Amino acid sequence: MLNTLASPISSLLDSRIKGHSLPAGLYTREDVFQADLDVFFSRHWIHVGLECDVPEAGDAVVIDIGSTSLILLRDDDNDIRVVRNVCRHRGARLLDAGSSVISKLVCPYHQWTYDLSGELSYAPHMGKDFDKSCRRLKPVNFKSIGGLIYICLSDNPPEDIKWLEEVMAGRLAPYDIRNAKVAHHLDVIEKGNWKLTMENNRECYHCSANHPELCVSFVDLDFGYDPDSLSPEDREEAEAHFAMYSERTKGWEADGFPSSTVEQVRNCETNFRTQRLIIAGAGESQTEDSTAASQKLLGTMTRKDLGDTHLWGHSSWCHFMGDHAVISIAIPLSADTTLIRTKWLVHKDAIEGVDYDLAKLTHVWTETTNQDAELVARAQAGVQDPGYEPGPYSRFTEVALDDFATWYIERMRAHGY
Ligand code: 3BY
Ligand code: FES
Ligand code: FE
Repeated sequence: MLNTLASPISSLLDSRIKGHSLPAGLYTREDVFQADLDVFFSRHWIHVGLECDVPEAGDAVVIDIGSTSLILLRDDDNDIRVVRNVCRHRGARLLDAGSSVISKLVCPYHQWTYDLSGELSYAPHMGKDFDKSCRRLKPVNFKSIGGLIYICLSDNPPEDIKWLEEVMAGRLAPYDIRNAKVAHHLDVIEKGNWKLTMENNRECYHCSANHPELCVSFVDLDFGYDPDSLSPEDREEAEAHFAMYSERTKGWEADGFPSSTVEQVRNCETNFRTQRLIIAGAGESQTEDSTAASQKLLGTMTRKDLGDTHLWGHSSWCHFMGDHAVISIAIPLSADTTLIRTKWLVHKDAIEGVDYDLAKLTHVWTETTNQDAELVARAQAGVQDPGYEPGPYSRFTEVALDDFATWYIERMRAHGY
């Protein structure tokens, strides 16, 4: 929705009121969307996939972000590679969207052929003096953090991803996500700007009224509450929950499982937060009855009672539990649509119907994802309305949104907007 009378992006950034949601144009305008792609999806590290998306040599998957297309693949030495999906002859796309199994990358146009290492191995009719070695596929900066693939399209990637690497290496090790199996994959297109998606994900203010399935296992107290809004009984219950939460966290820490909250959300380039959350009820997993969906636990896990290691980035969120993990990645498609790609991971040897029931595994987050898509569409419709004006975030339940909006403005400014 291009507003032809638009003010410069910098005026929109200036007009943001602290503690309030963003001015409408930042959620709706095409020029802002292009700036967002440039700043948040090209110059920052983004979580785009998993090592286990490409478990075997020759597996490849295409990842499209704006006009950029990448290939995540596993080469003949079993190493992960990320290359541009752009032929070095006249630029044609090499692979179509989705997954493939390949022994070489052959361009459909004139059949230039690349090894899985990206090296150009065959380019007929180019003359004796043609140097194939300068025409390898362009590699992309990437990191595997415990099996989660982060890429950065900039030649100067932010260095403060080191803290994320350091913190998550130990926390993710027992889940062995590198060698997990993708048991299910769900793509949902939300009719909303990616920032509304992320704002929605950073609060659980909306949970009790909208996520009956998630609320069975999700303890949302960690997302804050206003004690004065609660009756004395509810307040007592909330305090008891907090006491139980901190006891359990101490217990996990004492057993050698890092659980405390670590976040980098202000004055930083790489935005993330992790903590080990309590699972309510039976305490095992985010399922309908909060018991494990897979009897074969992830990686080297031997306990089902280690809660939910939660990780947020600026465009993804993950839950790692004893029996399975749920990984959700947001990819902006336009100013008002965002692809949410969700994957459910289990132990690589877990067998459907024997070790896990697919419906039980996927029910809660399928429902939650669809419910969130409706909420985000509702929010987008509202911010596009001339009647919208930025509203106040709750200082109890929406502090993380204020941090996100503030970080957003700071990063835009840091990149010259
Ligand atoms: O699961 C999440 O990542 C977020 C956090 C709180 C609510 N929501 C579903
Ligand atoms: Fe790929 Fe010509 S564009 S071989
Ligand atoms: Fe939600």
